[in-house]
Amino acid sequence: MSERTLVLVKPDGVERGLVGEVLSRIERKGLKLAALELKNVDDELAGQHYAEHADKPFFGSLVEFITSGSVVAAIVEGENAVAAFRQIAGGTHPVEKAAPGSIRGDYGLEVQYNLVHGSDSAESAEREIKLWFPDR
Ligand code: DAT
Ligand code: MG
Repeated sequence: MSERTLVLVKPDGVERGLVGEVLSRIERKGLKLAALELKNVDDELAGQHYAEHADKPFFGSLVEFITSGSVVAAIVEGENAVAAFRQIAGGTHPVEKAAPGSIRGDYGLEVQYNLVHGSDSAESAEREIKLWFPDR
């Protein structure tokens, strides 16, 4: 079923010049870009985006990191878009979980600096899209 997912290229990916690489992999997979924007994230958006992690020990550094530089936000659309993007992103830890050939597996070393975000369900995607693209 065609669905939407929210993708972020986090500050490490933007800083390292990997935006084109990430977008290229999304396009080659057959997914479509439905919206694309370069954004500066404030503490409020960061906290809402990562609300499920508010009680985790790494929450503070997560918010600090995502607000530390520009982020590219995209609405990505297609058949099974949520799972499809998580497949090309790879597991959360770039070395312990992400397979070679995935974005995190190819470009990451540390869990905090894992380059991209992808919504974890269709419900999360719609919640996150409302935060990042209120008029979409
Ligand atoms: P994902 O981004 O794969 O959906 P998640 O939702 O569990 O992973 O966590 C959100 C982000 O938080 C993750 O991309 C990187 C960071 N993170 C997760 N686990 C962490 C940990 N143990 N230490 C530091 N940062 C962590
Ligand atoms: Mg997540």
